[in-house]
Amino acid sequence: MADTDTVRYDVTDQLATITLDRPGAMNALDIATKEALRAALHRAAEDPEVRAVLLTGSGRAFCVGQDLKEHIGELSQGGGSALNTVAVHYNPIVNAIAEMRKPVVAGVNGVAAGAGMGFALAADYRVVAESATFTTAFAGIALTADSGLSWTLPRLIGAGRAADLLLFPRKIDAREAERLGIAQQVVADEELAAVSTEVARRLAAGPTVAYAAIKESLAHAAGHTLAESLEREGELQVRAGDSEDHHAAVAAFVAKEKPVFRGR
Ligand code: T3D
Repeated sequence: MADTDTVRYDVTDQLATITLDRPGAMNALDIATKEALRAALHRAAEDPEVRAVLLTGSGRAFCVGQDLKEHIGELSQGGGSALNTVAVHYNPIVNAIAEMRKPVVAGVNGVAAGAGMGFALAADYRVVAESATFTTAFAGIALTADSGLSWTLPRLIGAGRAADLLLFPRKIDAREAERLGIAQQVVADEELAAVSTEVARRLAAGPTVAYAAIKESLAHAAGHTLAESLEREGELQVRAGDSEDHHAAVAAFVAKEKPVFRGR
């Protein structure tokens, strides 16, 4: 997949940067954008040269979710095509982010609403611009949570707070997002691109096999008992321990050298 009219895709230093690029529409998700984003994420997942992904937006929004100006036309046509987009687009996009066997960083440059908030929360790490805001938005247009928010939001901020934000959608600012545990870092607007790229580059130069195992163990533990999680940790540690990076890093430690991770 190359750049499309609404999604840019760039690989530099083993980091794939995917930029939602409909600034005039606040990166609202029309069908073309959803399909291009899904393709870009699948491409990054499958490319062995890519070891981390940065998802960001251009202009003053990260992503305001479903394009409601397109949606109203789809609704008026009936036939369910407006409503099957969760299965056809949103779920594959969120699965691609969450199940990517490499870290995904969201560089939240502006407002993240509805599915846009869902995409940001599906990522492993959020660097958030000081002026950015989050809103679940769904109940405001008589919809329920999608794009994984029913799963990610309570896990990040607790069930009570998640219910509050879903039942009474309001804009939360970057500092509140940080206090709640949604944002891992808040930075000045003019530093967002540089800091989020630096975080993602650092991950792209890290132990990719171990990172994939960390993602998998966290997701597994969210739905399993301690005993089951211990068992899965053990299996995943065998995988990480078998990696070339683990062997090289232990040798580097013993030799008092800095490890170089090759992602294998
Ligand atoms: O079946 C299904 O489709 C299910 C799938 C659901 C997935 C979802 O994501 S549902 C949630 C959809 N998103 C929303 O409901 C958010 C709606 N937007 C807002 O609440 C606010 O616009 C924001 C909080 C995001 C931003 O507020 P603010 O004050 O910064 O900007 P604004 O003035 O409201 O909007 C600026 C422009 O962006 C405006 O257009 P205009 O008047 O300049 O031509 C506005 O209409 C447009 N815009 C904002 N959000 C959307 C949008 N256009 C299309 N779709 C949007 N989602």
